[in-house]
Amino acid sequence: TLFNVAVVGATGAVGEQILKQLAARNFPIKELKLLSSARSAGTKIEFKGRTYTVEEATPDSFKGVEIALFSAGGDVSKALIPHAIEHGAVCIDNTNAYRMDPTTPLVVPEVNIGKVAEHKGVIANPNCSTIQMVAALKPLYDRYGISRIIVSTYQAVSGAGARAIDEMLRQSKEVLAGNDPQPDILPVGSLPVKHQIAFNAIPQIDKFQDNGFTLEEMKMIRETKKIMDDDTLEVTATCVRIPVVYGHSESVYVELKQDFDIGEIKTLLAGSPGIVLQDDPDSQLYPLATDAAGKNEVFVGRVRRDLSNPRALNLWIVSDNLLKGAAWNAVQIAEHIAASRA
Ligand code: 11C
Repeated sequence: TLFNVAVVGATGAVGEQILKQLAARNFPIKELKLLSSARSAGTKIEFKGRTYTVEEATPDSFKGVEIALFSAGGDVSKALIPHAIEHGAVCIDNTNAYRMDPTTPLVVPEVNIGKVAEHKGVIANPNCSTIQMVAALKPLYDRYGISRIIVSTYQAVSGAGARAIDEMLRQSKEVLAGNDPQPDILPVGSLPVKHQIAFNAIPQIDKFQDNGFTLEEMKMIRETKKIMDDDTLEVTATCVRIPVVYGHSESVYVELKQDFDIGEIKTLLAGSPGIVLQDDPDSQLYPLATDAAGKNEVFVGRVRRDLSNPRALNLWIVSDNLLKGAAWNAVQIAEHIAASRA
């Protein structure tokens, strides 16, 4: 069976990766519609040897569309997804718009693919930093139970979009040339204060909430509980932007509910879907953003028992934020929908 597919936000950093994944996976497409804001409409994009002209996304764009992948920002999703659903499309939304809606499944295929069946027209793709963490922790959750997670992230600038990549590279050159690095959008485009990202680490991703946490940190906390389907899970997060282009890295402390053998943990991780164990201190093998960039898997290493709590583990988890963190996770969900209708 072939499907009419729409990609909304086709010209963005994630949209570009979604198209690459659809092509690489030979997704069963009958007709492909590339949609964007009015600003990017008219852009030409190559897909499998054919040139497509990007059209402005409007409520009427979705006539006949069966699967729609959205990554054009939360406001676009909120405005257009109801129309896409009305036209009969199943929407896979990469934005924050529907994630915490109780009737919307929030899906990481390695964790809870079964939830897709409960959708009411939209399936939410979680935040990138959440996806890679829950994918790596799910096998441990199922085998031992997890009571607490403490995570600190080291997030790539590509998470903030193509302009943030340019800003980081430009500022790096400015600093090396002995000039003052000029700000553009980081840490948060819509806020007045800007900070240098080149040669720096910024402990702010997205806006601060009233509780002192940033929205990115709250996404990790809330989404993790929803995806694991466990409100008793204790989660805290500190999210930091670093001058890396692709690949989020995470230092994760996790308290298990049962005693464990560290060798068994490594075997379990190594045999889990979508996970690659890279852990050999003797040969200095551990996950690196530079190695994870361009790959679909989640890489886990530095696996060690905590010294203060024998039931706790420390891990280093790395994945390409635009791939497993966004485009690949979305296309995995689309493949599941396609397979269930074939
Ligand atoms: C970042 N995690 O790295 C963000 C980007 O909710 O999908 C993804 C925002 C989202 O800046």
